[in-house]
Amino acid sequence: MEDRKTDSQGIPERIEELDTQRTKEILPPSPPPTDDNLSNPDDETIEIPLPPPTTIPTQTLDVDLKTPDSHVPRDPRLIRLTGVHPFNVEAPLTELFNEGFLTSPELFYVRNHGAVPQVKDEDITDWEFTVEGQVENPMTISLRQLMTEYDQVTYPISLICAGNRRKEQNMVRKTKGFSWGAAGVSTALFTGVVMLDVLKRAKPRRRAKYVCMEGADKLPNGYYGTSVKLNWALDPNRGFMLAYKMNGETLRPDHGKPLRAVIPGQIGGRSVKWLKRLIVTDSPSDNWYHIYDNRVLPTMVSPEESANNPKWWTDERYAIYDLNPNSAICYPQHEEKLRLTDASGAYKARGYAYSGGGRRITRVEVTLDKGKTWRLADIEYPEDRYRQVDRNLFGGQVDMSWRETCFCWCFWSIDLPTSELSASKDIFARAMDESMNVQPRDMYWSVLGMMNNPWFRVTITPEADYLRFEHPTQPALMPGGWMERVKKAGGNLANGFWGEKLDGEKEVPQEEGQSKEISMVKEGLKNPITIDELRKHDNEEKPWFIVKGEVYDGTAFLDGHPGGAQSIISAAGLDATEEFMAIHSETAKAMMPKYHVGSLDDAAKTALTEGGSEADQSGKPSETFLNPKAWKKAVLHEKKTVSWDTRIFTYKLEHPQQRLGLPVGQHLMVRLRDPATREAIIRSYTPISEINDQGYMQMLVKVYLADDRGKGGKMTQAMDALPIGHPIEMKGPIGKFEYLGNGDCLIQGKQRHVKSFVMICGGSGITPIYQVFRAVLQNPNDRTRCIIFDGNRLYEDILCKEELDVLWKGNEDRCRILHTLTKPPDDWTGLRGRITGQLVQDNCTQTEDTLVLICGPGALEKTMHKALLQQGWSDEQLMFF
Ligand code: HEM
Ligand SMILES: Nc1nc2c(c(=O)[nH]1)N[C@H]1C(S)=C(S)[C@@H](COP(=O)(O)O)O[C@H]1N2
Ligand SMILES: [Mo]
Repeated sequence: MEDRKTDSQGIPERIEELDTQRTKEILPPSPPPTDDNLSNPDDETIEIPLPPPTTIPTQTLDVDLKTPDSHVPRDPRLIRLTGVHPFNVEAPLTELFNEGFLTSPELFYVRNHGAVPQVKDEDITDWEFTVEGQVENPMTISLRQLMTEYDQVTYPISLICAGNRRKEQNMVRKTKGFSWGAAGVSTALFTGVVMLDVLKRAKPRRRAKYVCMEGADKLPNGYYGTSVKLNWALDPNRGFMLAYKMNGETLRPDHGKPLRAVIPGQIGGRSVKWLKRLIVTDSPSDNWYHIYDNRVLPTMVSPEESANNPKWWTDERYAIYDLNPNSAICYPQHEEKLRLTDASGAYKARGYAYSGGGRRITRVEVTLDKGKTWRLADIEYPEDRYRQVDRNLFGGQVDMSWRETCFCWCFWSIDLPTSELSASKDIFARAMDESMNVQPRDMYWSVLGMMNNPWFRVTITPEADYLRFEHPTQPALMPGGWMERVKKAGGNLANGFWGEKLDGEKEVPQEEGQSKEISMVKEGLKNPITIDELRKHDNEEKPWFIVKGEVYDGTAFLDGHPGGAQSIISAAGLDATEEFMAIHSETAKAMMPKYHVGSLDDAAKTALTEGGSEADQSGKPSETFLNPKAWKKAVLHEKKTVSWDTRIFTYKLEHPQQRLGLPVGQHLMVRLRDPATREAIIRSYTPISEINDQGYMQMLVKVYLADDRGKGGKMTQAMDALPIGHPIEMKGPIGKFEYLGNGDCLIQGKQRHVKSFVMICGGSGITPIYQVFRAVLQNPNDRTRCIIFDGNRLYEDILCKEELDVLWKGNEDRCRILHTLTKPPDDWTGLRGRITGQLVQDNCTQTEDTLVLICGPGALEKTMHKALLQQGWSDEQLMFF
């Protein structure tokens, strides 16, 4: 954890600028709170962790455009846990951890039950909330008043969703909740007013016991609301806040702009965003979300039982408030590889830990032998450094010297000798808090999958000359993790040994603790549905959608749907199998027969749900990824920006040893949904990764961005908008040309030998050309000659230039590359203008055994076709990709 250096005033310039700018923006002209005055000169030497660099997203992502959140710009790195809408996301764990103690607001996890209320900057200070119910002085307070008539404080506080780490529970048995990884935790400096100060002025009556809170987000079951105990709110040690700033800037829309409650030490669900009402009562909130969310029911209560018997939900004993102790290992990362070069070395394992109710984490222990012996990790508490200063930050007093409660995550680390790691099968971490609450060894499964906190386990697998590490899961639909691996191999994750078979142990029957198949179809209903019928319902009025080949009509449930109408509308006319199955509980599935209207007929089935995973029902993962008859899913693993409009996307195949299975010269089809219209878009591409690469494939894509000249490219923008971890479908190989090597080609299945290639391309047309060119030049025995004509507009537009040059170098006897630019820079010494028939004629000789490969925009292909015929080439000598 590198803390940012501060200047002599203890506050970096950037923050100060940001602060005054923000203060101007949202504070009324009346005297602004005193800024960054150091009341204690000794403070100057104390370094407190300040927010990491931040970039406020300004553009709405394409995926959000057609949703009610189209007014909310967001960071594309966030991993979406519930499809497009509502917005529920976590950052990739490593990126979150690397940001350090404080999280930038754009990477801060988001949990939205519905659409984000829109509040314009100019309306912020006019925002009002009420303090009502059992109080002597009911009040309506504007944000302006809150900012000026009360003491302002700034506290670092971690928010943690009760669902953090829920994916692990879902792997054991699907809960009524979506799949959080271990990044449902984030920390910020919140600025605002202590809730106690507001309540004091309202004067709660004697019998009042609870404070209910309500937000401005209207949901299917009313506004979001919950309650906490009044005596906690009145306890200064508990630090309940009404906050309007986060890391010194106005709250971002997703985090409650302009005002939210921040309830430290408790599950995130109590920190109501877009706060409109504080209601003092003598009983807990009767809000739907207070009752049916944020509870840990007894483990034997199945989803079905909980649906049939409301008493489980109204029993206050099962409501959760204070967080339980929890921890995660962040290093080693998931799929990190540790080279075993130095047996005497050590690896520094690192991670986070937190607990609830203000309780300090008092130890973090690590075991390499499944809990027989433990070692003690070092712990760093960045929060403590704020206790040593008494200064104003972002217009609020950092006033923590008197307070002992801990409201933030802390960081642990421990050196583990490489030799011991090599000898071990897994690393576990567990944390304990000051009440000696310790993380349990075993998972406590419950219907909502909340507060999951068993020992965090990372497995170690020796491979070649390195150790490979695996986390338990990856968030959302992302594949990977030892839990998935163990489950696939037939292990029972609930056997008390992480699904591993012990020596001499017999196969444990799978069904124990596992969910049974729920029938989602209406009994006896036989109604074949054609593609045309379905198409009539791909709209928001009467949305039909498909799950496992069955058609459902969501119309009657639009208003009642806990996931909101938008999520059903977004699925209209589409196969929603994967998303639906990943999100919904057994209860939800049991509701489905009511909405079942029929089954896709065979033609519709092939058109819509064609292939998919069904092609692989043999169970054995194939050696190569592509299948010409079925769409296969690869997962977006990495996005690299090569230039302003060019990206290299890395996709993860089904297993680390798998090859793509694409012959040189062929392409594959990519299928994606348009994030706005949800229609399927299909285009063909040629990857740039080597055909024998294992586990991954890479595509170079020029994104046709929307500008004043047009809407841009549907497909490339959709590819660019796809978040890391999301699947994309591919099918192939396709193409009439294949290069076998040493001058041998297959054209429409007929073999032909060529002595030279003339390769003509423009823009991203270089990608198939590059595959063939590379195949020729990487083989020193291949004497086929190649000449490339690559036409582009700007110098920056030339793709793969370095890669081409590397191949060219030392092979000047076999190849040439000619770049021509229509808008060259002044110092450009190469060719200018478009590729013409004359240019080709001047640079190569026409022979019988020459083949011309052409790939580029339609216009280029058309003009070259004409020009080359004019120069005397024949159609047999031309190959258009
Ligand atoms: C008529 C058909 C549907 C029924 C009966 C239904 C039922 C439910 C139920 C009962 C829940 C609460 C959680 C649970 O018990 O699992 C839920 C949540 C949800 N549903 Fe559906 N659902 C339907 C269609 C869909 C579709 C087509 C989608 C989109 C693919 C969708 C997306 C969601 C989302 C995102 C949530 C979670 C919201 C949150 O927790 O923030 N649902 N649904
Ligand atoms: N009004 C409102 N407040 C809300 C929610 C919501 O959906 N609406 N979600 C809650 C939940 S469950 C959590 S974990 C936190 C998440 O806060 P964040 O999105 O700022 O991280 O907000 C809480 N407050
Ligand atoms: Mo939450």
